Amino acid sequence: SPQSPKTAQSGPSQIVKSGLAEPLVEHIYTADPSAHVFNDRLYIYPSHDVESGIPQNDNGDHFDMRDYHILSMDDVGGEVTDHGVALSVDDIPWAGRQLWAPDAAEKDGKYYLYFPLKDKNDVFHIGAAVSDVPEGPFTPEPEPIAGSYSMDPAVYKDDDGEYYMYFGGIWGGQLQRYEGGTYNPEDVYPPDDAPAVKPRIAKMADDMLSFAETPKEIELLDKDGTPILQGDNDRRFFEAAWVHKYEGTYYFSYSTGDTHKIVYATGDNPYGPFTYQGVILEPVLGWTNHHSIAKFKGKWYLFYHDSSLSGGQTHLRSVKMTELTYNPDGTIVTIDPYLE
Ligand code: FUB
Repeated sequence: SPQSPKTAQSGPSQIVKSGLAEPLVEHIYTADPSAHVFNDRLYIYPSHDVESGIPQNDNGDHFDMRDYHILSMDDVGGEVTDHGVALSVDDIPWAGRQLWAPDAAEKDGKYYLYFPLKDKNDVFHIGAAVSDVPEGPFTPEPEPIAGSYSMDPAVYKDDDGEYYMYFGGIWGGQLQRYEGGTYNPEDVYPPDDAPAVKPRIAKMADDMLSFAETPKEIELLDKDGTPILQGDNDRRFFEAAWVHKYEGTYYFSYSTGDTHKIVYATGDNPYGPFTYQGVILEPVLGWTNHHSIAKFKGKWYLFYHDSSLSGGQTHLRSVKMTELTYNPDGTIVTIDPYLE
């Protein structure tokens, strides 16, 4: 079970170890954990990794997931409940393949599951499904959210009751096909010395099933105010957007993909711009790195995954959690998942 991190010094910046966290569950493979506290209980909305035999490639075809299982617990370190199948690809009318990283939100006693899925033309969109309870099962809408594209939705509820969806991911996530505003089936990336492909945000409509606006690009800036560049693989956005608020500041965190880090940038409103700050989580075992951040019973936690349980198989991952620590200036203490 997760333990409190212990501090250690490594190089110029402070790093904490993860507490050598164990997988939260071991009877199935789980990944991409989106954590929320509903009714004083911690719910985790993960991907459900399976071996489907599809060979590994840069599009991520080997991430061939077919359903979701929601996990929950009353206490950190306590019993973790797997609530069974919450949504299956077989029940989604517009489904092609690949249920990737989901998220969830609650509004007025209803629960909404948001999920990326390729349609029958192999193009990613984001779907919504509804339930009366946080663990599902969820009933999917007949069509994807109008105007949605790419993958990795994360829905943030602001203090004023407005909800925002952050989304997007490059490479297999197809976000690079929307440069210029319209869909281009060719993968077009900016040159290395131009601003990087930007994550997207859209305010949710009152019904929580549609966007209230056309998705907007999010600016990620260096501390000198210049855009993070496409060639800056250590800091540019790849996938796995997540937003949380700490002491009035919005923290936009994401995966750098091919450099395998979870990093973060901060801003003063949900739309950004966000200014790059640093690394939250160093690379984990396995190619992907994907996380969420939530406060539970007065403490902040990082939820993440790695491939330790499967002996390093990138598409067979396990969800873990560990405490997250802030410095007095609001910066986040970097976590090394394997520091002894
Ligand atoms: O789990 C499938 C994909 O891998 C997710 O959508 C990405 O964020 C990466 O973790």
